[in-house]
Amino acid sequence: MLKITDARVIVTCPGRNFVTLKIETDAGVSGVGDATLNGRELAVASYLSDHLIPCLLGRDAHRIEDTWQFLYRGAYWRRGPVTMAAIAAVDMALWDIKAKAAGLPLYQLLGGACREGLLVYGHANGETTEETLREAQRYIELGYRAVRLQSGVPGLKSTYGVSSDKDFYEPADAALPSENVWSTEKYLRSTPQLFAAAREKLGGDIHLLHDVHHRLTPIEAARLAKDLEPYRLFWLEDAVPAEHQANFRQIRAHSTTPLAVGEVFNSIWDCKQLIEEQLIDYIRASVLHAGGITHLRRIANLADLYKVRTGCHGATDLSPVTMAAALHFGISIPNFGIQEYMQHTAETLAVFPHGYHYGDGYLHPGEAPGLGVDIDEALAAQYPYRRAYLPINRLEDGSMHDW
Ligand code: GCO
Ligand code: MG
Repeated sequence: MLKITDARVIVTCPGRNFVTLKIETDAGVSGVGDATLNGRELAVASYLSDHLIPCLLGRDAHRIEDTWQFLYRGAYWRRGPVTMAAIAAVDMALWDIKAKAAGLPLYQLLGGACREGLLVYGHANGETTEETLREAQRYIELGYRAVRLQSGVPGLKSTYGVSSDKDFYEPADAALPSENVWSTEKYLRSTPQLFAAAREKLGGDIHLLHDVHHRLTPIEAARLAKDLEPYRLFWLEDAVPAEHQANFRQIRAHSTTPLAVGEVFNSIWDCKQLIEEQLIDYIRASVLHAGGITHLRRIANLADLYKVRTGCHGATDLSPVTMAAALHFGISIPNFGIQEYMQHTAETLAVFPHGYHYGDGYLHPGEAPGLGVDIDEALAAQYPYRRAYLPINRLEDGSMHDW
């Protein structure tokens, strides 16, 4: 028995907000978990402090599966991003504790390494095709074997994924939601041109990815996937919002462009039909928003049966704690596909000392016991929470659209 003696939530904003759970045990071993839900951070902080932590004190930290079941079934109100992010934070912290207590890096407890490193993709973006391709070239020079291309759309002032700071993309940029204007027609015209230019300039070897960010209808998405076929994408991401999983049948029926979805999913039930009908090729659910390692493992196991591989979300709003957990997880499963790698700022990395590292197109979880990441609480305290929202999107006539 390794008794949980204390647990606390740390909210910090070293350039962006993060919610971190720290669990302490009577053996002096502690663990960390990430509970960040972009734009709704304090809801998860309260869920943890007011509702979960009282149930954790005195429990055996070793009983990870039982604790997961206790928190999931015990809530009665199942699923949802707030609940599942909170459960995930507890789950990550308990796996961290168990591996530290064993004196092993976490991936060893999950079955050991299946590969030498985790293939990652970088987020190359620019206002124009030329700028985006220059950025892609920069990633290639850094050794990246995969890049996601996001470019400005002629005639639109701003769009998802394009940032003036090329190293650190941060969409939650205002104390109240900023407003973007969107035109599907303009986007559908310019995107195939971007990828035609990319193949011409970057050649056939580099993996190219693209994020639609949930903006199309099924038939529009089918058209885009078909138009992009000649450019052999690694994946087309979030082509439509996936609340209606059967929507993907329409895209599939028209194109062989590989499809990825799932960064906003929080349970295996969100992925079930997509995986069982083989409507997607990559499942993007994350350790953080899909209930921790314990639950993501179930999703990945189901996916493996249907030849669907993982491609975990790894944007800046998932803290280095989630990145570490994703790496230990990804290196140990047979059906790992690729890992998103958006760089955190130096301020964030200083608050979260970590052992994972990048080299030659791959990330490596490192050999430190546990997750190999911690939070510097004194430094974290210097960066108080600042309310920040993701933008919203309107069509040119003013109607609300998905961002
Ligand atoms: C990605 C994502 C992010 C999200 C962000 C929202 O693929 O990296 O789409 O950029 O917009 O994580 O909080
Ligand atoms: Mg995305």
